[in-house]
Amino acid sequence: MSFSYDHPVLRKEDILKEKKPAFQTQRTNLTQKDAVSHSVADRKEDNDELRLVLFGTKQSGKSSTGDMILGEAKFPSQCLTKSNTSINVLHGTIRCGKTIKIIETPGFRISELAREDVKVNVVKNINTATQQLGEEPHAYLYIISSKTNLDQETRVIDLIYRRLRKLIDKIIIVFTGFDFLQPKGLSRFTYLESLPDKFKTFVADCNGESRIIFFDNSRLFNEALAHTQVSKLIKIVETLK
Ligand SMILES: Nc1nc2c(ncn2[C@@H]2O[C@H](COP(=O)(O)OP(=O)(O)O)[C@@H](O)[C@H]2O)c(=O)[nH]1
Ligand SMILES: [Mg+2]
Repeated sequence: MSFSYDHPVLRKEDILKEKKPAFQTQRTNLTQKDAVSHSVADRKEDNDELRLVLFGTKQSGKSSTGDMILGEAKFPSQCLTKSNTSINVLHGTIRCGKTIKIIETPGFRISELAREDVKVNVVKNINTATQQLGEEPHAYLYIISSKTNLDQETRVIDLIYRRLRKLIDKIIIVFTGFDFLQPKGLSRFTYLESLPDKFKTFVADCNGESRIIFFDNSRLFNEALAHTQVSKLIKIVETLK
C-alpha cells in the first residue's frame, strides 16, 4: 500500500483494497514471456486499472513523478547504479480504488538526440512498455522540468512528431518543479504563455491545456499535496480511456 492516511474520497472497501497489494512491484527488464504472465496473473477489470508510461530527458523528474503517484520512493534515483536508468522500470500500486501500473523509460540527454541510435532506443523503450504492461498504456506522461530550456526541448517534440505521432492522442504533459515557478511569481498561465511556438502547437495537438499538469515533487510525503496532484492526474487519464 502506498498511503496509510485516510483518503477523503475513499470508501471503506477502497481502504481495505489498499491494504492488500494487487501485485508485487518490481524493477524489470521484462521479456515477452514475463510480460504475458505478469498481465495474466495481475489482470483486473480494465475499468479499475491505469497504465502509465513516463518518458523524458534525464533529470526531468520522471522517477520523482512516479514516486509521487505511488506514494513512496520506489523508482531508482540518480545516485544508484547506472544500469538503473538504462532499462524500463515497472512499479505498481493501488490508489483511489485503481490499480496503477507505471513504467519509467530511461532518460536521455537532449544533445544525444542528434544520434540515430539514441533516437531509435528512445522510441524502442517507449514502444516496449506495451509488452511489459501486457496491454496498451492509457497514457504517456511526457515529463519536463520547468527549469528546462524549452527551446532545446523542442527537439523531443520533433522526435514525437516524426516517430511517435501515434501516441499524441494519449500524451499528458507533466511539468515538474512547480515549486520553482511559484516563488518566481510565475503562474501556470504565465508559464504556458511563455512556451516557444512549437511547444504551443504541440500543446494544441495534445488537445490543449486539458492535458497539461504541473507537479511539485519536492514534498513527496506531503499527503495533501500528493492527493491533490495525483487525483488531478487520474482525472485526466480517465478522459483518455
Ligand atoms: N524541487 C523539485 N525538485 C524535483 C522535482 N521533480 C524532480 N526533482 C529533482 O530533480 C532531480 C531529478 O529527478 P528524477 O526524478 O531523478 O529525474 P529522472 O532522471 O527524470 O528520473 C532530483 O534531484 C529530484 O529530486 C520537483 O517537482 N521539485
Ligand atoms: Mg529516473
